[in-house]
Amino acid sequence: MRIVTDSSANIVDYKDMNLGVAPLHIIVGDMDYVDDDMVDIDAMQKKLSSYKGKTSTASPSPEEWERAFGNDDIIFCITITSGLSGTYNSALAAKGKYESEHKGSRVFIIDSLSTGPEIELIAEKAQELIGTGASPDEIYNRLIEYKEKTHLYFSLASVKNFAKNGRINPVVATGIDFLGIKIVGKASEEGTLLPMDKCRGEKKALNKLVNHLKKCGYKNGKIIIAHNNNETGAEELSKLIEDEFGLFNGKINKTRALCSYYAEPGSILIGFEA
Ligand code: X90
Repeated sequence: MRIVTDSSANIVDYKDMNLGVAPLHIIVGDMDYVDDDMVDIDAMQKKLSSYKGKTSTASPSPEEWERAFGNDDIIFCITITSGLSGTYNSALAAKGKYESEHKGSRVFIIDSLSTGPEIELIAEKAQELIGTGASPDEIYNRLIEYKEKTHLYFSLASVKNFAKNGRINPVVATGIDFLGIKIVGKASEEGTLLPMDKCRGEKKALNKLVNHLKKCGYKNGKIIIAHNNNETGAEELSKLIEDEFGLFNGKINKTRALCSYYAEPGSILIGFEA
């Protein structure tokens, strides 16, 4: 059995997990940054900050998904939200081809309706369930159930790249996107970006996030924080969580290239079990 995600999950620690990752692409002028182990994220961000022309992103091709599937019989594949990306459809195309070419294989595709740390939580749950010896169908059903308990909240330093790529209403974006303002929000039920609060400064944003965790019924479930060049904010958030809920039951990651493009420098994503 193999677990496969796209690169928006920011998973870098492959330890003990039979994992495949399909890369998204970040396009800056004539540069195509492929979000794999080789990508230089700092160089990409540097280029992005000075580049005046159009930039965009693209989902992994079905061929890239097939490569990530490897050669295993049972594949649990978790994708970034179909509400904002063609990645899920590309994975479905790859599934069709893979299953017809690998007799007896089964590929289960799960649309996370989210991204980043929430996908990582689902992947870790898949790993845990595989360890119990459950059947593929059982694992798949349990993952679908689990997905209902997990959520994604964020504090974004900007939503410019969302707006430029038509992934958020430009009118909404101009109303909220000011220097020094953090946009706190969550992944909606439909898997789109739902802004909730405008916060002046990091401290206010982090406190808002903790409030949202409380309102969402968070107690002490697993948490994964991913940040783009904001180690300090991420650490601070983990402390606030520890103070409020008695422990920080999780870990802190860096965003890889795809999340770093949309969650611009200074942003924080938080996936958790409610
Ligand atoms: O080109 C493509 O197909 C990729 C498009 C991806 C768009 C979403 C990226 C989100 C990255 C930013 C903050 C969280 C927003 C969550 C909404 C579900 C992370």
